[in-house]
Amino acid sequence: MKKLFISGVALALLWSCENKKANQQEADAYIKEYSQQFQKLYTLSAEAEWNSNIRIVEGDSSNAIATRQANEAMAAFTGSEENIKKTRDLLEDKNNLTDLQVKQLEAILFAAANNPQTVPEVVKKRIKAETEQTEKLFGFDFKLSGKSVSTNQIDSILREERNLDKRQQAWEASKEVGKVLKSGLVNLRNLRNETVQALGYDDYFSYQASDYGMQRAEMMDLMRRINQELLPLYRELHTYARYELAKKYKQPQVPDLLPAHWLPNRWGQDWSSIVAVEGINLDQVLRAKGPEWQVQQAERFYQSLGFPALPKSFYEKSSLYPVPAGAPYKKNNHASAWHMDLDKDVRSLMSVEPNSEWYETTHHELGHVYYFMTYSNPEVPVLLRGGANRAFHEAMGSLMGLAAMQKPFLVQLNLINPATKTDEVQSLLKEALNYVVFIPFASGVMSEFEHDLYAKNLDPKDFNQRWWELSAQYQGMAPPTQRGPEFADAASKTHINDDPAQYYDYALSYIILFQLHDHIAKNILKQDPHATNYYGNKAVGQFLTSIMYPGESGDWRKMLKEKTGEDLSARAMVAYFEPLMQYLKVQNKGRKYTM
Ligand code: X8Z
Ligand code: ZN
Repeated sequence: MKKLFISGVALALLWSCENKKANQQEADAYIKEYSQQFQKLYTLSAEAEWNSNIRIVEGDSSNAIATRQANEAMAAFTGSEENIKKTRDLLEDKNNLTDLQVKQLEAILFAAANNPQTVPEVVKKRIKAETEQTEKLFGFDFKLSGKSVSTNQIDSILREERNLDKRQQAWEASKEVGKVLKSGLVNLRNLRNETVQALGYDDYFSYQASDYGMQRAEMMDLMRRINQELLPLYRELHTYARYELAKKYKQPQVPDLLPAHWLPNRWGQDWSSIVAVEGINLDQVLRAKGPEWQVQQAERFYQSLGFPALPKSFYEKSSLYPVPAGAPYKKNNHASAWHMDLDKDVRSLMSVEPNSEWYETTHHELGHVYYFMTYSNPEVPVLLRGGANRAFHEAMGSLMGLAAMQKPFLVQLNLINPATKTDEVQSLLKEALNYVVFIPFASGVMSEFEHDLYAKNLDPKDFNQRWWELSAQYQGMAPPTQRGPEFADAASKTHINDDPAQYYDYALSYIILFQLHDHIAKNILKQDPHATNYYGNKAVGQFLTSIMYPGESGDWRKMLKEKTGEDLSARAMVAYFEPLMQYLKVQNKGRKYTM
């Protein structure tokens, strides 16, 4: 007869295996039930938010009420004490769970911290305040010489007008909205901090940084490092712009700090339209094609890489173009992409006009949309349908925007004549005035301001002073006139109000973008990174898909290393612009540097 002999060790192993299985089953059952309810409530909230953002009617509160109700229901569920307790209990036994389960449970806790029902009144107040702030921001009637103007109109003045008085009027008009938003921002700052503090975070900035697995101070260190690495180039661009713009506006004096109203963007975050590259007049070509063409062209570009067509519902349900003149309502004037049901319903909200800025933005938004579509697959749980991190989500479309502007691509599309000779240094300068100039704004001004706002409880009477102090320090920029504490110029920036304490996502996304582009150009296309043509290349599509496919279910640092062979680093970005340094140094010879 056979004797069954089980040693003590084996018995313990067997028992622990059983234990593990039981734990995993319990976690699975809980996650499954949670996910179903989450997806349902998320969809209702997204639909209500969508309506609140595409149609803002003064005096009509029906959308606001519906949005508040949907968001309160979502908060009551995601922040419920039962869910927090159950998730924490399960996580106690982390070692007995799969990595994917741990990730999902952590996502549940992250969502809970924004809405803890241990402080239900605070959460309710915050939800109400957020809806009101959005309405004030996007319902705002910008006025120029007594007449209503859209932000698109203000932007086109800042790109094209040569009369400095008119520029100043347009710039000042764009900042008026900040005054109206200031008290709401103070209130929101306090409420956002209080909600996440109830679940143990120091402040709202720390909470958002934790999504990257980072501490607040680590994130700020990273931001400062990025700034330092790009500073030598930024100094050259800053000097160049001061002198060139003084010439352009016929000013005898070259100011030490760039006057904000001299720059072609409301926040001085993108100066690229200062430079015209001979032979490439994209604005002119795009104007002739019309707004719809830009969206369709961006879609064609993604399709050429092997991505599917956008679903029919995208075109039926999106809000892609500006509200018609004289319409009795307004809409959110900032571009965004929406994953309505965490599955197939994907949309974008834009105000596309036929110009190169919107051409780029259209590619950016479709990057989000294709990311949504790619990770909405059976292998990625609903709770992990996000970017490898938030910056990756921003990087995809910006990468495609960069690729869609390079000369070989434009030639293939017949947007420029192949015979035209173009000046490569001018092209690179134009790109630097977009991508490099953005870094001190994003990693410096915006991130430092939001850090101080949330983590240092910045005094409301110092909001504007701090904003311009940072702007002088990082961007080397000053307002046209002294602006007192009644203004809140920071609040004129959309994200300060409705995408709080996350702007470093964009700085990181540009760093990642250049890492990805460098890899694609050199290792997949075998082309010079300055002159690529991604169009029609299925291997590029497969590479991007392989990043998008797992959503948030892996570790972003591992993913970056695996895909590019590098850790997060500004190396690729700095190298890309290296040829410009020499040129700018020559141009700036004898000029006074003030940064
Ligand atoms: O906000 C955006 C996107 C939102 S999906 C259009 N961006 C930043 C900004 O406009 O400030 C893209 C780059 C910077
Ligand atoms: Zn984006």
